[in-house]
Amino acid sequence: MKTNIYDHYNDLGYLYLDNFFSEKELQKIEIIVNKFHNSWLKENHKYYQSGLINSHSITSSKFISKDERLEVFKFITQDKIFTITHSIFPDKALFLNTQLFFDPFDKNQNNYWHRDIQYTGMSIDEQKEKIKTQNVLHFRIPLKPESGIELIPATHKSWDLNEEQETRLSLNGRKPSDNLQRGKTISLNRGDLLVFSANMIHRGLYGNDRFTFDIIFCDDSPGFRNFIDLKNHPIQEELKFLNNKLF
Ligand SMILES: O=C(O)CCC(=O)C(=O)O
Repeated sequence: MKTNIYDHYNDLGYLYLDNFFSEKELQKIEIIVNKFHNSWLKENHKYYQSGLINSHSITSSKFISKDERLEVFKFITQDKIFTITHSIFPDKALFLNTQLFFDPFDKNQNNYWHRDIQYTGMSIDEQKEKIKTQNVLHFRIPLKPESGIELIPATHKSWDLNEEQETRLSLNGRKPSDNLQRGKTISLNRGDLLVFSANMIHRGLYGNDRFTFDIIFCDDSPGFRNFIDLKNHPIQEELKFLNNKLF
Protein backbone atom coordinates (compact mmCIF):
# COMPACT_ATOMS: atom_id res chain seq x y z
CA MET A 1 0.00 0.00 0.00
CA LYS A 2 2.76 2.37 0.96
CA THR A 3 4.52 2.07 -2.39
CA ASN A 4 1.28 2.52 -4.34
CA ILE A 5 0.30 5.65 -2.49
CA TYR A 6 3.72 7.15 -2.87
CA ASP A 7 4.08 6.28 -6.55
CA HIS A 8 0.64 7.54 -7.51
CA TYR A 9 1.07 10.75 -5.59
CA ASN A 10 4.61 11.27 -6.79
CA ASP A 11 3.63 10.92 -10.45
CA LEU A 12 0.41 12.92 -10.43
CA GLY A 13 0.36 15.17 -7.35
CA TYR A 14 -2.92 13.86 -6.00
CA LEU A 15 -4.65 10.78 -4.60
CA TYR A 16 -8.35 10.05 -4.77
CA LEU A 17 -9.58 7.45 -2.27
CA ASP A 18 -13.29 6.74 -2.40
CA ASN A 19 -15.22 5.58 0.65
CA PHE A 20 -12.26 6.31 2.84
CA PHE A 21 -14.30 7.40 5.88
CA SER A 22 -17.27 5.59 7.40
CA GLU A 23 -20.50 7.42 8.17
CA LYS A 24 -19.77 6.97 11.88
CA GLU A 25 -16.34 8.61 11.56
CA LEU A 26 -17.78 11.51 9.59
CA GLN A 27 -20.71 12.15 11.91
CA LYS A 28 -18.45 12.62 14.89
CA ILE A 29 -16.31 15.30 13.23
CA GLU A 30 -19.22 16.85 11.36
CA ILE A 31 -21.00 17.88 14.59
CA ILE A 32 -17.95 19.87 15.63
CA VAL A 33 -17.29 21.34 12.21
CA ASN A 34 -20.94 22.42 11.85
CA LYS A 35 -20.88 24.06 15.25
CA PHE A 36 -17.75 25.99 14.28
CA HIS A 37 -19.18 26.98 10.91
CA ASN A 38 -22.50 28.29 12.26
CA SER A 39 -20.75 30.54 14.77
CA TRP A 40 -18.14 31.57 12.22
CA LEU A 41 -20.83 32.60 9.73
CA LYS A 42 -22.58 34.77 12.32
CA GLU A 43 -19.37 36.56 13.21
CA ASN A 44 -18.05 36.84 9.63
CA HIS A 45 -21.19 37.42 7.64
CA LYS A 46 -19.82 40.63 6.18
CA TYR A 47 -16.74 38.83 4.78
CA TYR A 48 -18.81 35.90 3.54
CA GLN A 49 -21.06 38.33 1.68
CA SER A 50 -18.08 40.07 0.16
CA GLY A 51 -16.65 36.88 -1.32
CA LEU A 52 -14.92 34.62 1.23
CA ILE A 53 -15.14 30.93 0.33
CA ASN A 54 -13.28 29.46 3.29
CA SER A 55 -12.58 29.72 7.00
CA HIS A 56 -9.63 28.30 8.95
CA SER A 57 -8.04 27.48 12.29
CA ILE A 58 -10.76 25.33 13.85
CA THR A 59 -8.37 23.94 16.46
CA SER A 60 -7.67 27.37 17.94
CA SER A 61 -11.24 28.59 17.73
CA LYS A 62 -13.28 29.99 20.59
CA PHE A 63 -16.33 28.43 18.93
CA ILE A 64 -15.51 24.87 20.06
CA SER A 65 -14.89 23.36 23.50
CA LYS A 66 -11.65 21.81 24.80
CA ASP A 67 -13.09 18.31 24.39
CA GLU A 68 -14.14 19.07 20.83
CA ARG A 69 -10.68 20.44 20.07
CA LEU A 70 -9.17 17.16 21.29
CA GLU A 71 -11.61 15.22 19.08
CA VAL A 72 -10.44 17.24 16.07
CA PHE A 73 -6.80 16.47 16.93
CA LYS A 74 -7.65 12.77 17.27
CA PHE A 75 -9.27 12.85 13.85
CA ILE A 76 -6.24 14.60 12.30
CA THR A 77 -3.75 12.16 13.83
CA GLN A 78 -5.71 8.94 13.22
CA ASP A 79 -3.69 6.03 11.83
CA LYS A 80 -5.16 5.90 8.34
CA ILE A 81 -4.40 9.57 7.70
CA PHE A 82 -0.95 9.19 9.22
CA THR A 83 -0.17 6.26 6.90
CA ILE A 84 -0.69 8.54 3.91
CA THR A 85 1.22 11.56 5.23
CA HIS A 86 4.03 9.22 6.21
CA SER A 87 4.15 7.70 2.70
CA ILE A 88 4.15 11.03 0.89
CA PHE A 89 6.55 13.04 3.05
CA PRO A 90 9.90 11.30 3.05
CA ASP A 91 11.01 12.72 6.38
CA LYS A 92 8.27 14.07 8.57
CA ALA A 93 4.94 15.72 7.88
CA LEU A 94 3.87 18.68 9.96
CA PHE A 95 0.29 19.65 10.66
CA LEU A 96 -0.23 23.19 9.37
CA ASN A 97 -3.89 24.05 9.85
CA THR A 98 -7.51 23.23 9.07
CA GLN A 99 -9.84 24.94 6.61
CA LEU A 100 -13.49 24.70 5.63
CA PHE A 101 -14.53 25.42 2.03
CA PHE A 102 -18.06 26.42 1.05
CA ASP A 103 -19.86 28.06 -1.85
CA PRO A 104 -19.57 31.81 -2.37
CA PHE A 105 -22.49 33.94 -1.21
CA ASP A 106 -22.80 35.28 -4.76
CA LYS A 107 -23.60 32.27 -6.91
CA ASN A 108 -22.08 34.06 -9.92
CA GLN A 109 -18.69 34.46 -8.28
CA ASN A 110 -16.00 32.86 -10.44
CA ASN A 111 -13.49 30.33 -9.24
CA TYR A 112 -9.80 30.78 -10.04
CA TRP A 113 -6.93 28.61 -11.17
CA HIS A 114 -3.90 29.03 -8.95
CA ARG A 115 -0.93 27.48 -7.23
CA ASP A 116 -0.92 28.41 -3.53
CA ILE A 117 2.76 29.32 -3.82
CA GLN A 118 1.93 32.23 -6.15
CA TYR A 119 0.67 34.19 -3.13
CA THR A 120 3.92 34.00 -1.16
CA GLY A 121 5.69 36.94 -2.81
CA MET A 122 8.43 34.72 -4.32
CA SER A 123 9.56 35.41 -7.87
CA ILE A 124 8.48 32.96 -10.58
CA ASP A 125 12.02 31.54 -10.69
CA GLU A 126 12.01 31.02 -6.92
CA GLN A 127 8.61 29.34 -7.12
CA LYS A 128 9.87 26.99 -9.85
CA GLU A 129 12.75 25.95 -7.58
CA LYS A 130 10.71 25.71 -4.38
CA ILE A 131 8.11 23.28 -5.74
CA LYS A 132 10.94 20.79 -6.27
CA THR A 133 11.68 20.60 -2.55
CA GLN A 134 8.80 22.00 -0.48
CA ASN A 135 5.27 20.81 -0.38
CA VAL A 136 1.90 21.59 1.18
CA LEU A 137 -0.84 18.96 1.04
CA HIS A 138 -4.58 19.30 1.37
CA PHE A 139 -6.56 16.36 2.73
CA ARG A 140 -10.02 17.25 1.44
CA ILE A 141 -12.88 15.58 3.31
CA PRO A 142 -16.20 16.52 1.68
CA LEU A 143 -19.20 16.43 3.98
CA LYS A 144 -21.59 16.71 1.00
CA PRO A 145 -21.36 15.45 -2.58
CA GLU A 146 -19.56 18.15 -4.54
CA SER A 147 -18.21 18.92 -8.00
CA GLY A 148 -14.80 18.81 -6.31
CA ILE A 149 -11.48 20.10 -7.50
CA GLU A 150 -10.15 20.56 -10.99
CA LEU A 151 -6.42 20.10 -11.20
CA ILE A 152 -3.67 19.71 -13.72
CA PRO A 153 -2.02 16.37 -12.99
CA ALA A 154 1.73 16.33 -12.42
CA THR A 155 2.07 20.12 -12.06
CA HIS A 156 3.08 19.67 -8.42
CA LYS A 157 6.56 19.11 -9.89
CA SER A 158 6.38 20.62 -13.36
CA TRP A 159 5.76 24.20 -14.44
CA ASP A 160 2.79 25.63 -16.39
CA LEU A 161 2.24 25.67 -20.11
CA ASN A 162 2.12 29.26 -21.36
CA GLU A 163 -1.66 29.35 -21.49
CA GLU A 164 -1.89 28.05 -17.91
CA GLN A 165 0.43 30.65 -16.44
CA GLU A 166 -1.33 33.43 -18.35
CA THR A 167 -4.67 32.22 -17.03
CA ARG A 168 -3.82 32.05 -13.34
CA LEU A 169 -1.91 35.36 -13.51
CA SER A 170 -4.58 37.14 -15.62
CA LEU A 171 -2.16 37.95 -18.46
CA ASN A 172 -2.81 38.68 -22.12
CA GLY A 173 -6.56 38.98 -21.70
CA ARG A 174 -6.99 35.63 -19.98
CA LYS A 175 -9.01 35.29 -16.78
CA PRO A 176 -8.23 32.92 -13.85
CA SER A 177 -11.62 31.21 -14.32
CA ASP A 178 -11.05 30.38 -18.01
CA ASN A 179 -11.11 26.70 -18.86
CA LEU A 180 -7.79 24.92 -19.31
CA GLN A 181 -7.26 22.03 -21.67
CA ARG A 182 -5.29 19.84 -19.30
CA GLY A 183 -7.75 20.29 -16.40
CA LYS A 184 -8.95 17.09 -14.76
CA THR A 185 -12.06 17.20 -12.58
CA ILE A 186 -12.19 15.04 -9.48
CA SER A 187 -15.75 15.09 -8.20
CA LEU A 188 -16.25 13.94 -4.66
CA ASN A 189 -18.81 12.18 -2.50
CA ARG A 190 -19.31 12.18 1.21
CA GLY A 191 -16.91 9.56 2.59
CA ASP A 192 -14.22 10.18 -0.03
CA LEU A 193 -10.78 11.62 0.57
CA LEU A 194 -8.85 13.72 -1.94
CA VAL A 195 -5.22 14.44 -1.17
CA PHE A 196 -3.67 17.06 -3.43
CA SER A 197 -0.60 19.24 -3.50
CA ALA A 198 -1.32 22.94 -3.09
CA ASN A 199 1.76 23.53 -5.26
CA MET A 200 -0.09 22.20 -8.29
CA ILE A 201 -2.36 24.19 -10.62
CA HIS A 202 -5.90 23.75 -9.29
CA ARG A 203 -9.25 25.42 -8.73
CA GLY A 204 -12.30 24.68 -6.58
CA LEU A 205 -15.55 23.85 -8.37
CA TYR A 206 -18.44 25.62 -6.70
CA GLY A 207 -22.04 24.42 -6.46
CA ASN A 208 -24.33 21.96 -4.64
CA ASP A 209 -23.88 24.00 -1.46
CA ARG A 210 -20.52 22.32 -0.97
CA PHE A 211 -19.09 21.96 2.51
CA THR A 212 -15.70 20.37 2.96
CA PHE A 213 -13.25 19.96 5.80
CA ASP A 214 -9.59 20.27 4.73
CA ILE A 215 -6.61 19.30 6.83
CA ILE A 216 -3.34 20.82 5.68
CA PHE A 217 0.09 19.24 6.14
CA CYS A 218 3.51 20.44 5.03
CA ASP A 219 7.16 19.40 5.11
CA ASP A 220 8.81 19.75 8.46
CA SER A 221 11.20 22.49 7.35
CA PRO A 222 12.22 25.70 9.16
CA GLY A 223 10.47 27.79 6.49
CA PHE A 224 7.13 26.23 7.33
CA ARG A 225 7.75 25.97 11.08
CA ASN A 226 8.10 29.77 11.24
CA PHE A 227 4.78 30.10 9.50
CA ILE A 228 2.82 27.90 11.91
CA ASP A 229 0.49 29.44 14.45
CA LEU A 230 1.19 27.27 17.49
CA LYS A 231 -2.25 28.01 18.89
CA ASN A 232 -3.49 25.49 16.31
CA HIS A 233 -1.21 22.76 17.65
CA PRO A 234 -1.90 20.53 20.65
CA ILE A 235 -0.38 21.36 24.01
CA GLN A 236 1.62 18.78 26.00
CA GLU A 237 -1.43 17.66 27.94
CA GLU A 238 -3.31 16.96 24.69
CA LEU A 239 -0.38 15.20 23.01
CA LYS A 240 -0.71 12.37 25.56
CA PHE A 241 -4.01 11.38 23.91
CA LEU A 242 -2.72 11.38 20.34
CA ASN A 243 -1.22 8.29 18.65
CA ASN A 244 0.83 9.86 15.90
CA LYS A 245 3.25 12.74 15.90
CA LEU A 246 2.51 15.37 13.27
CA PHE A 247 3.54 18.42 15.29
O1 LIG B 1 -11.98 24.59 -2.99
C1 LIG B 1 -11.62 25.70 -3.34
O2 LIG B 1 -12.40 26.61 -3.55
C2 LIG B 1 -10.19 26.01 -3.59
C3 LIG B 1 -9.29 25.18 -2.80
C4 LIG B 1 -7.93 25.66 -3.00
O3 LIG B 1 -7.67 26.26 -3.96
C5 LIG B 1 -6.89 25.49 -2.08
O4 LIG B 1 -7.11 24.80 -1.13
O5 LIG B 1 -5.80 26.02 -2.28
